[in-house]
Order: sequence, then structure tokens, then C-alpha cells
Amino acid sequence: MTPLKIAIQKSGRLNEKSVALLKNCGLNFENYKSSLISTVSNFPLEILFLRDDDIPEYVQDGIADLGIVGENVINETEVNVQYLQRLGFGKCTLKIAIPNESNLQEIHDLEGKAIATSYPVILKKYLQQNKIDATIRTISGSVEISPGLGLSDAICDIVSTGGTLKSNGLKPFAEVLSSEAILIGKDGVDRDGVVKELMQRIQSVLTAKETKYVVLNVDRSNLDTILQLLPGVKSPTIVPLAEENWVAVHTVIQERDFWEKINRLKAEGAQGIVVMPVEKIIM
Ligand code: PRT
Ligand code: ZN
Repeated sequence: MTPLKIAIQKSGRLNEKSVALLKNCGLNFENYKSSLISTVSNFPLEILFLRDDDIPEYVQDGIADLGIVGENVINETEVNVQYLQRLGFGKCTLKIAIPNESNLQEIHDLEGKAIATSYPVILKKYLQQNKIDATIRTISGSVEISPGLGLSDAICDIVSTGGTLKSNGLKPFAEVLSSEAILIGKDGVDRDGVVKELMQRIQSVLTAKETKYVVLNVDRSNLDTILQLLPGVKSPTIVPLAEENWVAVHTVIQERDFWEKINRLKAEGAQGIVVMPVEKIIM
């Protein structure tokens, strides 16, 4: 069988998490920094290591069947590819930012102004949608220094923590696009067979990441109240303890409910609460 090809970033912000995701899917491969291609030994897949900007086109043109890349890059390259799965990492926002001392109040005040960006395609669409006529200055890097150099009145760039804006005397002004890493496929990619298998594995890793395995002890008299707080994958496992009338409850809960649930469980008499990471959940 010809192996499927997946393109991931060679180095940079998405590389480590893309590699970790594929490894957590049980794929065995070498991750040499020097190689451009790696063969998975236990799954019909080859991994191509590329610059992120090239990934959408490689997938569109069928050089790779699949790719992992930021939504910002996909939108900027305007390719025809399919979104297969949102991956929950590489989260960031493409924002317009202005100097702290700028007196612009709302987005239409950008009319007639100059905006520096490495995302001219996305920015142009945003300005058109909002009926703003502004000049786009395309620069490939260090966009944040351009207002200070007198090259633009605003910038449009990726923001994550906001630290870069702050240290350059800029403040967020408008949100253009929120982005995360996406698994993309060539238009019309066969979603059965190997692709389906890989997507199922990815899904089980992503679901597991959002959940915790919880074990706690409780007196039987408090069990009903505790169980109402704990919806398990199907239903919690209850194991009698050596101490009479006490049981251990095993279940999985959503990470986002975690702290709220833990405090309520304690208040309702749960003791010895142990929380463990979950590696995979196969539904
Ligand atoms: O070499 P290659 O071309 O492959 O990589 P690259 O240098 O073009 O991209 P890279 O590795 O920097 O980012 C890859 C992807 O990560 C981006 O396309 C986004 O989808 C995503 N991502 C997530 C980010 C950030 N967070 C991020 N903070 N991409 C860039 N930044 C930069 C931003 O450009 C700005 O300079 O970080 C700075 C802002 O960060 P904060 O935390 O100070 O706000
Ligand atoms: Zn890049």
C-alpha cells in the first residue's frame, strides 16, 4: 500500500505539539531535525517536515495528503483544502494594534490610514467586509516595530500573550481572526481507511486530554449525592473498601469542570481524591 503523507512544521511553534500528537496516536517515527521526511514504522504514513507557509499548497496540490498548520496560514494562502479536525493547540489571534498614544477610537477610524502586516490577504478581506479604505503595507517580519519607524499607523499581526505588543508600545484595537492548528486534507481526500483510522486516533487523544481519571472514597450514605456530581463515560465504577460502608468511586470528568467539581465533592464528603491524566479514550 502506498503510504499516506502528512506535512507538519519542521521547526517553530507548531512542530513540537504536532510531533507529540502523532506520537500519542501510537505512531513510531524518528524525528531527526535534519531530515525532511520520516517513515512511520507501524502505520502506513510518511511525515514531511516543511516550513508552515508551504504546507497548505503542498496539501492542495496533493504532494501531501494531509497537513497540520495554523488557520491563519491556511486563510492567508487562500488554498482549496478541507478542514478535517481542529487540534486545540497553536491558539492565537490575528489582531490590529495601534500605538498606545494613538487617538483612533473605532475600526472605521482606520480609513485612510496605513496598516503594516504579514497577512495582506486576510487583512484586505477584513477591511473590505468592514468597508474601510486603508493602505496595507506588507512586511515579512518584525511588523511590530513599523509604527515606531513611522511606516504605519497600525499593525495587523498574530498575538498570543500580548507581550510583544506591550513591549513595543502598542495596544490591541480589533480582532481579525482567531486561529488554532488544524488538520487539513487535500480536497476530496478519501476519508475512509487510513485517514479515518488516523482521525479516530487523533480524536481519542484530544478527548483524553480534556478529561481526568478520578478516584475517591466516600461513605455509602453520601454516595448518591456524589454520583450526581460525577457523570462518567457511561457510569462510575464503585468498589467496596475494607472499611465497612465505604466505597471507592472511579470515573472520568471533564478538565474544565475539574476545580468546581473537586470542591463540591469534598464538601459532600468525598475523601482521598486522586486525579490522574488519561492517555486515550476510545469511544
Ligand atoms: O519557519 P516557519 O515558516 O515554519 O515558521 P514561522 O516562523 O512562520 O511560524 P511560527 O513557528 O512562529 O508559528 C507557527 C504558527 O504558530 C503560526 O502560524 C500561528 O498559527 C501559531 N502561533 C501561535 C503563533 C503565535 N502563537 C505567536 N505568538 N505564531 C506567531 N506568534 C508570534 C507573533 O507573530 C508575534 O511576533 O509571536 C509574537 C506575539 O506573541 P505574544 O505572545 O508576545 O503575543
Ligand atoms: Zn512561516
